[in-house]
Amino acid sequence: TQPQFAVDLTNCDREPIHQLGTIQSFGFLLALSGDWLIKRASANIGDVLGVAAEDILGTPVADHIAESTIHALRNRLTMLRGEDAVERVFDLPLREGGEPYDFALHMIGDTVILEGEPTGDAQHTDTASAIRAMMARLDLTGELTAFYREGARQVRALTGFDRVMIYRFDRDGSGIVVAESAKAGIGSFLDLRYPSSDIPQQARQLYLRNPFRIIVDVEDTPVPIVPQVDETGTPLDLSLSVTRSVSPIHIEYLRNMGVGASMSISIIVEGKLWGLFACHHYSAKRPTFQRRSIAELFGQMFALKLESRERAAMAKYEQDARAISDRLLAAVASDSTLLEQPEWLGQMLSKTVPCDGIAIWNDGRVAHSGITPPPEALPDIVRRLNAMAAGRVYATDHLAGILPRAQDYVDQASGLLAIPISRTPRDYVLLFRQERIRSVTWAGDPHKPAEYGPNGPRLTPRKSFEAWSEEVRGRSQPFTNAELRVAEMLRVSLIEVVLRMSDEAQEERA
Ligand code: BLA
Repeated sequence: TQPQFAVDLTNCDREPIHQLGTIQSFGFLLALSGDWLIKRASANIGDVLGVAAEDILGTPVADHIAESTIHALRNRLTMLRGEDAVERVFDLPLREGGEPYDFALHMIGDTVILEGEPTGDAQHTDTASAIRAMMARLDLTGELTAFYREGARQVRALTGFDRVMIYRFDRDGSGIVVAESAKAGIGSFLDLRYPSSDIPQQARQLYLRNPFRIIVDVEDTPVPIVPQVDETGTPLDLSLSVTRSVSPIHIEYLRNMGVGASMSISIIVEGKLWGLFACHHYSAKRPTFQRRSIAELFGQMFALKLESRERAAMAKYEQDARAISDRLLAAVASDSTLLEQPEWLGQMLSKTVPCDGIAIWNDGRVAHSGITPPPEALPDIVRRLNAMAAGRVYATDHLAGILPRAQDYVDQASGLLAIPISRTPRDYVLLFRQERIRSVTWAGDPHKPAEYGPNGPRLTPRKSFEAWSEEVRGRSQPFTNAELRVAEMLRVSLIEVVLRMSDEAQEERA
């Protein structure tokens, strides 16, 4: 037997969650050799096929499953294409004349993994028309927030989960609930933040390879796979399995939240994990495999639409920014004193790069508006900027990281975007952002459990939020790449204006 990995809060990013050696009891699993002999079986196989796991090993799978079904499965296996491919076959008898089952097939190396579960409510859904209807509803939405909300609504209507959220990752790996569809009376998680550690790295990697997972019942007793390790001492790789049991840490987290079943669908945009549809039910829940497959497909289509909407939004943002930059140039050209009016400049600039305050450093003079560090702190900031490469836009979401004294005014400014507007002397337009924690809403903990699991209250939304607050202390909302591009465009415009002004000043003197 292999040494058990003892998972706790300190090492859960190293837990081999794809090799836990157990499945959930709603289905069965068989690992087959190339010639379809049974190499491993889930311990519940006796309940399903009438032959105990120990006795079924080494026998042909065709001895146990209806011939027509074996035929269909073999055919389907030949259709597997590409890495991480999976095939599904719905509604076939497991035994001759017996109950219908849904099957999933994939390969791990040269091992065939066959999983099955009862078809259940046999109400047939036409996948193509279901997806078409769902996509049509998405296309009717305008703003991105409406698009997200409709996505959540559609997944809830399809699967019947009590709460369906769209959880979007930030650059630092933390996430925010950007949309929610929930049944009445269960509170809201909308806008809540969670730290990166709530979904560890290896889970994120796995969710890129396998975009769908369901935890049917957090009270379920996991079913071991027999044998646990093969002749080389290796546990079965369950990365692509439908029935994979999930990490006990995550089960504890869900229990602490009062959740009975959980399901999540990866939202993958440009090859990266953009976010998840995260779904909770307050009792056990198993939508049919067909419905789950539709939900998974919907997730993929949703991500494609999202990708094109995000591209369009980005293009519009940059186009609008360019228009503002042109207006700024034109206005200043006819009235150069505007450049010394921080209110005016702040109003123009914050339309493109949101900020809480602005300061203009011009030849040793300071003008400021909005929420900024105290004016006497500005020379300090400017000196720090002067020590950097000249003529470049600089941004940080953590001013105290480059200037420890900034700790003193962390309440006013944690983030800085500096746009140099002349060379000698070095003048700047400075945009400030407040500490981000101030802009985060926390709706309280709607699910206070009676008692916590063995790892204590850390695994709860409130503690999780506290952990996140700790991580982001002294940090502002980071400046995005798009904002930096826009700032660079503004820099070029502003420099042009400033040069023209100093030329004019020289001409006047001449
Ligand atoms: C997995 N954590 C997950 C998953 C989600 C979350 C959605 C995917 C599995 C699923 O579908 O349920 C987190 N769920 C959330 C969040 C919300 C939500 C943030 O609904 C917000 C509304 N979790 C912790 C800590 C650890 C941890 C501290 O909070 C480790 C120290 C571990 N989370 C953890 C692990 C998994 C996980 C190991 C992988 C589970 C698996 O797939 O096996």
